Amino acid sequence: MTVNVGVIGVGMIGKDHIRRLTTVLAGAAVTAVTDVNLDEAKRVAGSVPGGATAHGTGQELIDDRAVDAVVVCSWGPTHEEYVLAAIAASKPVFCEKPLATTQAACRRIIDAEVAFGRRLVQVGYMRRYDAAYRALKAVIDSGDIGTPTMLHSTHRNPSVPGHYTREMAITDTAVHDIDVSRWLLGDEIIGVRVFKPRKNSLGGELEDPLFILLEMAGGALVDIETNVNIRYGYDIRGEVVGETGTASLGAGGPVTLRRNNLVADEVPADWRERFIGAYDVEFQEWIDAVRDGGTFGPSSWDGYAAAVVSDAAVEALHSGERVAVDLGDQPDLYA
Ligand code: NAD
Ligand code: NAI
Ligand code: ISE
Repeated sequence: MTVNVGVIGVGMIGKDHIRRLTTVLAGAAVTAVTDVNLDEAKRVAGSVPGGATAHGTGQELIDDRAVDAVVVCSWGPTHEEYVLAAIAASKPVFCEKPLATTQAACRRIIDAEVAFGRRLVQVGYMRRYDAAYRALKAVIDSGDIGTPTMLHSTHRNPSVPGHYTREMAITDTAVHDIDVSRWLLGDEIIGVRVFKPRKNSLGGELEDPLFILLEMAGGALVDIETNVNIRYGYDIRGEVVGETGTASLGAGGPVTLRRNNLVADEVPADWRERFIGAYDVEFQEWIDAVRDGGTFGPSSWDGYAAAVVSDAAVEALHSGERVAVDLGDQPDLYA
């Protein structure tokens, strides 16, 4: 059976996911698209292999009988509305991160999914599907470096678009590091502080870079560097320090160049290049789960946890104080 997918939001990542769903992966077709920019939706619909319907609204797309499952790739503030509408229509929904931009909105999604009684939502935390992150987690879980005491997480973007605001360094960028910290360490975050180093003058009004400190319930500390105007490339690093050893994500691409007394590794241009394999695995597993009724990946609870921590980090950014994090009770659906 082919899973017929409708894509809401055909910007950068929407187009990239349509490409992988239609030309890379097995078992899916894109039958419908929509965007607030309807002209762009029509243009993209015309270029989809096999053709797709361009709908005027997200609700129309979700109601389309030719859509079995929904992918939400519009801007963060629009996610809640579409995820709730997909749950109301009993359709599986893959939502790009963040699940929603506030913890209250994520709670409304959890409440709707719990009332439905079965998981329908997966959030786009693709680092969990990346080969290097999976290898790093396997080392931690093996016990080979002892109990983790610290995680250093570096998240550098060469530049960001004009609509990127001060808080987005946390709500749009560091959310990946927040999610991957919970996943790698198998632990919850209980407190957060945010420090503001000297500003990068290339960032204009942005508070960039940021240094974010997470306290894990088990006592480990995580430091996150966000740096979104670093120009030289898209650089993602992670090092776990254990009691008896350390483990880091491998550096660079497939080739290391040595010439003119220099050693050079490739740095990816952007997230599409760095995580291309991770997005492919993420979507293939999602298509298979939709088709076979299998278990979905990162859940509404994971999206909610990231939102609670990012809300706390935004508060810590503004106040300069430590902010405590409390997730509250986890519904059985996500146990
Ligand atoms: P983008 O601005 O390129 O694309 C967003 C698209 O959504 C635009 O085409 C816009 O017209 C459309 N849109 C906005 N509001 C809409 C609405 N109400 N209904 C329908 N369409 C609407 O942004 P992007 O870089 O593609 O990011 C989109 C989402 O993907 C964001 O949530 C972002 O956080 C996420 N993202 C995730 C990753 C990742 O690594 N997982 C990387 C990039 C982006
Ligand atoms: P984008 O700005 O390129 O695309 C967003 C698209 O959504 C635009 O085409 C816009 O017109 C459309 N849109 C906005 N509001 C809409 C609405 N109400 N209904 C329908 N369409 C609407 O943004 P980009 O970079 O593609 O990001 C989109 C989402 O993907 C964001 O949530 C972002 O956080 C996430 N993202 C995730 C990445 C990842 O690594 N997982 C990487 C990049 C983005
Ligand atoms: C973007 O939305 C992403 O999700 C990328 O993975 C991240 O590196 C970037 O900072 C975000 O803006």
